[in-house]
Amino acid sequence: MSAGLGAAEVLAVILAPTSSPLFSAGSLVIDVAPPWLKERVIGLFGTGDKAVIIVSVALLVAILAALAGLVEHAKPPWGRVIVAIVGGAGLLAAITRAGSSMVSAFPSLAAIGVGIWLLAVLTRRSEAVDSTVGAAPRGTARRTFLVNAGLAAGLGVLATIGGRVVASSIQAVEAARRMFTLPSAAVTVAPIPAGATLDVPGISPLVTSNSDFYRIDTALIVPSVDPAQWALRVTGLVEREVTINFDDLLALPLEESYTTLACVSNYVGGGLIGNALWLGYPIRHLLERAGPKSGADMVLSRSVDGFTASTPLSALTDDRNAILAVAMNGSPLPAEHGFPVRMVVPGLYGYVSATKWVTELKVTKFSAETSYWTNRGWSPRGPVKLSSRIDTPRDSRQVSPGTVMVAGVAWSQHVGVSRVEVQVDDDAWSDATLADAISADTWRQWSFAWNATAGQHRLTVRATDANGVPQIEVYADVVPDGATGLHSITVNVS
Ligand SMILES: Nc1nc2c(c(=O)[nH]1)N[C@H]1C(S)=C(S)[C@@H](COP(=O)(O)O)O[C@H]1N2
Ligand SMILES: [Mo]
Repeated sequence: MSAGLGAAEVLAVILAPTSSPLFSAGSLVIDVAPPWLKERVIGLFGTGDKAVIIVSVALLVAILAALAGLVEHAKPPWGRVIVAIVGGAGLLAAITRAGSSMVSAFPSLAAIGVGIWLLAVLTRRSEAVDSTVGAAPRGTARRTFLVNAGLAAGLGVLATIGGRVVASSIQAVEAARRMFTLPSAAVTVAPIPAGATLDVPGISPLVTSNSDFYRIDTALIVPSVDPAQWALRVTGLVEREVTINFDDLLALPLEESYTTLACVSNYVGGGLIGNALWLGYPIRHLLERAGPKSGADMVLSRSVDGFTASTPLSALTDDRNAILAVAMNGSPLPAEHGFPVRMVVPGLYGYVSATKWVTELKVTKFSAETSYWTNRGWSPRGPVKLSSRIDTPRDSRQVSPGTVMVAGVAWSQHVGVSRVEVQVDDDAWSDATLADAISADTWRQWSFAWNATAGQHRLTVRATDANGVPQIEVYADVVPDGATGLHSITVNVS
């Protein structure tokens, strides 16, 4: 069965990466898993969550394969029936994925075929050993069977891994081929003023590089979207449907903007946040063209892979930099960040705004429709909560007595941060030095020169937004609409 899976994975590479039964089953697991489990997995493994899911599904297949082998040996043809059922589950997962076609069924069918065939061959072999050797103890036969089955399973695993490696390299090659020259911006941002960055070792850079930018999505395989085939449709409650293709989009006056993107699953002090320079077209202009009808209050954006996000219509029609982005930090969007086009909306968590590989904007109502994460217990509204984080020193580190630079970032996208304070143990709060803001939509760096004395100390940070509202100190979990609570670390001074 493992060998069957290997064959399927190789076929999947040739046909369509998303038809891989392993990845389809993994994706299905992602979609049907209870939200608390997903939180746990993201919490435990961070962006390694996808590897965990794939390995788990593969392990499960291996166990079922072993079971099928034993059952087939004892009670044929029930082992083959197990293979068919498990393969059928993979088939079902593959053909029910968004964007699947008839082709999606082939790898799973191949897996079932190869699995059943191998099982039959292996059982026949061990039976042959049983009868020809005659005097040999039954153990030999079983051993032969096990050795052969092990070999087949090993081959299967190798084929699976090989398939994945080839798949990712094919994707990388394709992505490289697709690289296009970015059009120049009609509206550019001012260069970053010197006062906006603090020179403290260990602080988060003001602009996060693409390679360091967190990645969160439900896609086990990064969708590879051919920009020549890409189109975005504005549908739903509109006066007229609008469709634009990639060339249309690039010909429009594109605007640069810095926006800090954050994930609702970011726990206090966590790293699911990044700041980038985006290049894109304001969504409000596109919506203007379509003409939302009265009564509409939400835009349901949809990705090629079926993911959806529900964004308040007002956040896409007011004057903020809600854009259809085509570039991130000066290069075309990396595939895993939504190539060729994604949404970026300042002030809202990604799950209700930042649809990657976006292909449809459906103007609708909150009362009429829900989206991927709001279907799974997360709040329909997801404004980013005012937060702050200590980047340096790191928690539980040892530092020398004397002046220690404590530094980090604070954010309240689309509102702005006006003040950051630091508390040592239970002392009075002290003002930190704030770097200049480059926009209300981006995080601000802060630093605090701490006169560290020997012993163990607790450092805590809190921010105040541009309206004078302080950060919520009461701890709240990330579910359903983002964590609250202050980031605290412990350092040993000696
Ligand atoms: N197509 C698609 N877009 C998506 C998601 C997804 O699962 N699929 N996840 C959203 C979430 S929850 C977040 S936090 C941001 C993360 O964007 P990034 O991976 O570029 O950092 O993408 C959003 N856009
Ligand atoms: Mo997210």
